[in-house]
Amino acid sequence: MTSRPIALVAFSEQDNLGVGYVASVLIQEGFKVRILDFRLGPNAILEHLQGLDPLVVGFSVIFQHYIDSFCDLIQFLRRNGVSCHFSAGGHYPSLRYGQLLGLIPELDSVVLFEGEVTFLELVRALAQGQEWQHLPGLAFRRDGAVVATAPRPLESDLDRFPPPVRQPLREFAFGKKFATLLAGRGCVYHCSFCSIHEFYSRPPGPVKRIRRPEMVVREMELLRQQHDCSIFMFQDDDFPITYRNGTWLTEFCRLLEQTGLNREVMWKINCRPDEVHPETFAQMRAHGLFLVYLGIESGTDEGLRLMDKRMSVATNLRATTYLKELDIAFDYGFMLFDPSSTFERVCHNLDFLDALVGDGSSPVTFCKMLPYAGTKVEEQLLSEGRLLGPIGAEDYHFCDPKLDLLYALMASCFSDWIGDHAGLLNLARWVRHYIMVYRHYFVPSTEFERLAVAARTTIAQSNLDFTRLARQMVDLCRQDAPEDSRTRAAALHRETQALHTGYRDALEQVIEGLEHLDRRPAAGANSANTPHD
Ligand code: B12
Ligand code: SF4
Repeated sequence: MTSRPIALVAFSEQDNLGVGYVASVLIQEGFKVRILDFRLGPNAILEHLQGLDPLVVGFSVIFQHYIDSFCDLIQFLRRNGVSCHFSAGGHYPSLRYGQLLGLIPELDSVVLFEGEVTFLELVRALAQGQEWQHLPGLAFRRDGAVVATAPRPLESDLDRFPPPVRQPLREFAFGKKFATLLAGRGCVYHCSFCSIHEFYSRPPGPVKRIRRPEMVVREMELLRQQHDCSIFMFQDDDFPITYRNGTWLTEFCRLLEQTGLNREVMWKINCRPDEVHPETFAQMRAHGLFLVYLGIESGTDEGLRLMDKRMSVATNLRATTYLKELDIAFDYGFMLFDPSSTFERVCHNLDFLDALVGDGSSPVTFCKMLPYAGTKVEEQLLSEGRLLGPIGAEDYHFCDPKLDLLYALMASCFSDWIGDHAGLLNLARWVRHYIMVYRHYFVPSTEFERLAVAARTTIAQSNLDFTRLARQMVDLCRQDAPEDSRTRAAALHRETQALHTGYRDALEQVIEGLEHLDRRPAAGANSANTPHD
């Protein structure tokens, strides 16, 4: 066995769980592993690799839009003498290995789909100087042509994998640390824009696998005991609320109670709006659920139908009404623009945003649907001859060219507001998270309640301003090139910037106020890690 370590380069804003699992399986087999954050940049990564002299470098390409940067990095590393085996894994590499190996000839292999076992076998073979080209679940070049071996079935029992390797836990709010984790993998739905179903349905085996509740709670307990973790962010695409007719969830909650975690921790899930029912969510709320990410995506029934969401506007609104009544915060995905957009639908979407978040329950967000590899949307755009852009930056024009103008105007006016890490959207999300955490762990004072109201009012007002400005942009772009369009666009840009700055300042003041509040532990909330006032 080699003593050379294995290096994994991964986008790690939070723990990259895919790479964390790949690493934990390698470590269990006796390999040394080092995870490097892709965001360190080429020079720092090169320096680390020169010090490590790894046997293999594995690149985790989980976002299609980073392919170009990965390509540059990999070529930079080779140019600078890193000569070991280079492999890659993730959604795009699995679904488009031919294109990836074509684009990055410096890659020696691609690990297809779930990577734990395939990568382990690849590393073992390389460590022992053996052939690896026969192993299932790999793609590579042979005599100039790209070949893929037989697909490797998905792991049917996810609890066979040891818990993922994690970076030291970071603070979420008020000294409370957070971790991300998974209760399962896969999703049985097939929304037109999402690559999840395709990724998990191509290899043999069940698309959706759920871990045993006792193993999930055990992982939470260990994170609590060993790493002082208070906030658990489940990253499942669709948390197993209805799995086995809800018995999974009942058992999960029972185990949280049995271990006392229900009083000590808070958790967040992702789910579909049609899974939000008052009784189930009241039970989850009582066991620490504080935040739900919903895939809402469109504000019209036609839009939802075209996305194959199998959802209605009424269901979306009902779900958020229940969450508001239960005081569970929600974030959501929303695609104001998609390949079938019309001005009329954009306007209906804006009306829907008013109904959804005009009360400040969550900040306004929007994006343009992008055609990810392996999705029905990509296939449709390709068949219509509308798919544009290089690998990793796939895009399209709308059928109505005036919508391209509208999207460009909105994208530029709201780029800081929606797209910037320090922008209003992100700040508003964090203010709400702060408020939820404070309310859970500390006794709310009058000043706290004042700040909570100030945050909600600011978010409500900014949401309504967003839709008002967006409607003015619609009116401007809908017309046939009015003479003063540049001047009006510039004025809208200035107004958006000014509002954005004002609302950001208001929310920053709320955060500052929250940070200076007394922190008297609430009865029943564990105060072991309460920071000093
Ligand atoms: C958590 C998460 C995030 C986190 C990032 C976490 C981090 N690493 O820092 C946050 C919230 C920051 C995030 C942001 C975004 N995300 Co996101 N995110 C996810 C999510 C929900 C879970 C990831 C996960 O833990 N998966 C579970 C693990 C076990 O699976 P895995 O990552 O696929 O890894 C396995 C294999 O792929 C393979 N593998 C992966 N890497 C490697 C590397 C090697 C060497 C090997 C051998 C194998 C291997 O083996 C792993 C283990 O089996 C996924 C959905 C999903 N199910 O993956 C979306 C997903 C990755 N996100 C997506 C998107 C679009 C985004 C955003 C662009 C959203 C937005 N509009 O802002 C942003 C981009 C962020 C940025 N800064 O650029 C898309 C990507 C689609 C695509 N084809 O590019 C996904 C697939 C969601 C979707 N439904 O489409 N995201
Ligand atoms: S968008 Fe959500 S529900 Fe739809 S296929 Fe993707 S993960 Fe499943």
